[in-house]
Amino acid sequence: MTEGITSAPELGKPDYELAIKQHDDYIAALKSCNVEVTVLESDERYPDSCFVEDTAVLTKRCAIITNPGAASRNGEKDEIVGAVKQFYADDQIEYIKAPGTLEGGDVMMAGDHFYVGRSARTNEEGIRQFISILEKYGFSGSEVPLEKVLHLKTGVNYIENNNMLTAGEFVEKPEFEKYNKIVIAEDEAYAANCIWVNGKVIVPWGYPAVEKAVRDAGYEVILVDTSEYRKLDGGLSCLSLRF
Ligand code: CIR
Repeated sequence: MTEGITSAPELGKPDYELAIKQHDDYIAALKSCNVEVTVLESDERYPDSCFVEDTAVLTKRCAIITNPGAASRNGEKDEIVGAVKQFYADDQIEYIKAPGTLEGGDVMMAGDHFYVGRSARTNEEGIRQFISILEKYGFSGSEVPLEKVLHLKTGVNYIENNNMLTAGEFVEKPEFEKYNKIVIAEDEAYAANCIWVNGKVIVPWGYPAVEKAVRDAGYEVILVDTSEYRKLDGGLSCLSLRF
């Protein structure tokens, strides 16, 4: 993972041992939310493959294997299929196909609706295919154009109960007007990437304003330090597929 893609080389290379410890802490946090965790083998061919979220979108009724837009990550999609097949029947597994590209970090689920970021990684054709698959299974989807961030969930995350964490370009987006927006200031924007798991919210360690805002919204908070993954533009949501 120390060779993963980054837009922020000034943060330095991840410390591998610390990253492993943080990953263990992350797994423990998920387990403390009463979920079963399947841990995949490491794959040295793909330094970004710890960010499993980008390779598939798992829903109540189907799994959608993505087609990652980052060339160095594209092969990761073939590796996730085996794991997904442990939980979904073959006829419940759908695929985004070239020239469509899509990464799971661009997909945010809010009930039966899925917001999809159009980014440098997720293109118009990928979104078209994705929405048509969603509709086949009784879900809906809509596109959200991105201006600055890597993925949609880099800056906006739904934590259920109509609460949405928003930072930067997502604070004013009309798409999210109907939600109770918890607005995150620029200096803690990284912590917009929190995850709701069975009623609790996992928040990255070191972002006190976000931690307080989430507690004030009524959630039990679990803190996990993801400093080494931040160096690769990754956060809490990227490190797992939750379904
Ligand atoms: C990448 O650039 O693809 C990785 N270094 C980070 C991916 C983060 N994933 C996510 O936001 N879902």
